[in-house]
Amino acid sequence: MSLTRVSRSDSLELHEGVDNAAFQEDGGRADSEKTDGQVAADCPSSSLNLDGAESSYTQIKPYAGMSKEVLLLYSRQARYRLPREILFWLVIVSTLVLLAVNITVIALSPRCLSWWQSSPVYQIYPRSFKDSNNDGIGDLKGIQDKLDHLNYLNIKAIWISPFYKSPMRDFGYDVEDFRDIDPIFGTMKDFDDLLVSMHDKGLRLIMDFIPNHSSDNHVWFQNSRRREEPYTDYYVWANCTRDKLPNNWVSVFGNSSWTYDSVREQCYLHQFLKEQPDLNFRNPDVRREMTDIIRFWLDKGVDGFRMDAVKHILEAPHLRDEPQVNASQPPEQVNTEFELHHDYTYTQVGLHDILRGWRAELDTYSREPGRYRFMVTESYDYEEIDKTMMYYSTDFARESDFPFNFYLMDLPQGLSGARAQELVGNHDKPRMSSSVGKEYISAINMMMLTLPGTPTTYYGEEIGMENVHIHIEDIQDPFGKFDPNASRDPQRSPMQWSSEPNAGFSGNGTGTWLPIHPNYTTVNVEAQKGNDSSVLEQYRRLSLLRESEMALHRGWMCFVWSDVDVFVYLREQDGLDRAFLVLINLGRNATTDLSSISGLPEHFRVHTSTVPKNQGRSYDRAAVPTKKGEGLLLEFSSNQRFHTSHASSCYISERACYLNVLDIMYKC
Ligand SMILES: [Ca+2]
Ligand SMILES: [Ca+2]
Repeated sequence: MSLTRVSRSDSLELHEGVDNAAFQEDGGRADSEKTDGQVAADCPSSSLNLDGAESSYTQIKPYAGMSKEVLLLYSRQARYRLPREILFWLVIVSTLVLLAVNITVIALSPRCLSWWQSSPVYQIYPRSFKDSNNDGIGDLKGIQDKLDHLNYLNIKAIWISPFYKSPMRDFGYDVEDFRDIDPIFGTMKDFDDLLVSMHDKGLRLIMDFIPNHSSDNHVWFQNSRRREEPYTDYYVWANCTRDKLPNNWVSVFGNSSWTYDSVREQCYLHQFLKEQPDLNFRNPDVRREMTDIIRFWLDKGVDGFRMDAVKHILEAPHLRDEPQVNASQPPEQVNTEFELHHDYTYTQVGLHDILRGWRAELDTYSREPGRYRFMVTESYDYEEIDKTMMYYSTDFARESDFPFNFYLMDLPQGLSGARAQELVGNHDKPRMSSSVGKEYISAINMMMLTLPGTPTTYYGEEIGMENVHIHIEDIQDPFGKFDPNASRDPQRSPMQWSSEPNAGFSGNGTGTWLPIHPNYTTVNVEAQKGNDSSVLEQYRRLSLLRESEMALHRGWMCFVWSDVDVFVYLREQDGLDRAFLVLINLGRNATTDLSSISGLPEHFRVHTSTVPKNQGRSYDRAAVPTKKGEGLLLEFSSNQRFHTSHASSCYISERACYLNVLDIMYKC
């Protein structure tokens, strides 16, 4: 190609008859390495001078389609080079700035609350929630029928107590098949349908997982007692005779934790009922089986597990006697768990490794966005709070999202990122309305919903259900049969839906599995719905408020005051002027003087009271009145944060500040 041909195609840019000898002579050779002098030498017929001297090319402008070699000559000119270099560095700098902004945003953003942190967890005892086939016992279809009730309460996570196939010696905590549903509760299809319905309604399902033991009806146990491999060591067996048991260990339900088996002619261990033999977690096959069962339900789509009675999982292999609490007590009289120090049967070394293994399994299913699989552990460690705290994840090892907090008020300090948890009732403990008093139930619900942790509500607490009286001869609970005073039947009575027969729980003409509380004609969902002053509506209002108010769902909790009548705490959020002071009256009518507490404003406005006529009132901090059993949520506005001057009284799970101008949260 010659410049002459080019000039014909673009006479506007190139003078007629001017030849580009340099182009013709250089062919495909790159010009970029040549100096200006070389260009001049190589192009005797031209005199292009990049230093600015006049030349025959002066009026030639670069244009699209001009060959690379010629363009390169122009490209060295400052007027082309400078903008190009400026653009180049602009791109580099902008990329680096964007990268830095991204890293900063990621580093400064607080973690979003996961589903198990953003709403109360609601516990359903399936025998007692709703009976769909009128046999007097609640079932899975019944639960499915009542999901709208949970949506109404703004609840997003449901823990359902066990519904595995079971001979029901301990109402489902004695599992005959970990992969099947008990016919009393329905079929596997009913379960699948329930799970689909729950997910459709934005509800998550937490299942009970019961690792410590199976039912003695389980095929593993039947094979184990016949020494059929690989099941021989699936349970904890020890040599013994009918008269001489292996050691002094006692069951949680009372009496020895050893039972002689005439088939195998050995004793097996059971930390609970003799129909609940302990699995041998020192056998890797057992650990593998239990992990497979977790996978089975995760594959089905369940959202998490409540790990039952975890401190009992391992025992010391040496099987030595445990020390007596009262050394002078005759050993043959020791028959309850409170009479021994459980050095060899509770919280043994290796327990947390097992739990962390299960957590790792859950985490492999948590990788998809929005599919976080949750784990809560149940361990009654009584006053040993350090043992409870061990179940929390650490920076180095992931374990439970939280252990159940059976202490309620003992919120330990200094565990960054750990989520607190509160509950006041479950299937094992008397209902609050009965143990504390029904006049306090709304205040207790307010406390649950305004403390910082994830509240867990046992079914019926949202309407203030009370313990039902069960005649001693009608006791169903195996624990109650051993000790009637410890029976758990009273807190397991059927849910009170309406004032219809059987409280709308069941259409069975011959009654329900446990009696309905006689107060069902007034204490029921239907009667309370729409009544602003009812326990139900107050629960719902606070559940919605907890979600909408940042100070309540992720802010600071500061202890302010307590006396025999009231418990007072403050909720505030860095970056927000609006804060809340909560007074829970668990005593008599009282007037609380908070003027000695620094950092509080002079006046508060009542945002919510469980005594409706107090709604909207204004109180002076020197005299805040509360009625017996009143829960009072006061709001105020202040630029000053209370926690900065009361650090030792304040707690936060994971600190984050709100920036009003940009409406964003950041770590601070
Ligand atoms: Ca039923
Ligand atoms: Ca065990």
